[in-house]
Amino acid sequence: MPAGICGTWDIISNVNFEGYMIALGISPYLRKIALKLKLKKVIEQHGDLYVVKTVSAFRNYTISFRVGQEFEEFTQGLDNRHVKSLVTWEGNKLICEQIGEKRNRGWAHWVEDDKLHLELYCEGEICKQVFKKNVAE
Ligand code: ECB
Repeated sequence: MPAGICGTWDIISNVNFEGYMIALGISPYLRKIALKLKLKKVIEQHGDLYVVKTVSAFRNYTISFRVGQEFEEFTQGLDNRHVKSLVTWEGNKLICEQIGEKRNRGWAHWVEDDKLHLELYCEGEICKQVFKKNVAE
């Protein structure tokens, strides 16, 4: 991962988060809460281990992985599913495939114009989130 991706990032846009959550089967009650959250990403690298934290006032969600090494992911506090996840590089994009009950599930991260981009996808729904670097942290 390029050094530029590490740090704390604040969300500035979030398109079709609702569609993504519906595809995951999230309840209307939780979707309403989630849509109001100001999400942050905190991305760290420790040797070849990457840690990606999604932080909010409601819940936090953390994964850690090595690129190219499949891992068991439990999406605790999200849709609470078990998936087999694999993160790889495709050009400048860090791609995660999440193999499990939901088809065509995963995400892609990349940095472009000093912004952190994220596409979250599930069964044809694509949520597009953009984050700006939090320079204070
Ligand atoms: C953890 C903050 C969001 C808590 C929302 C709570 C309830 C809604 C339940 C599920 C919504 C589905 C996803 C939440 C959106 C973002 C969380 C992490 C998405 C993700 O897979 O991020 C990847 C890529 O940055 C790293 O885990």
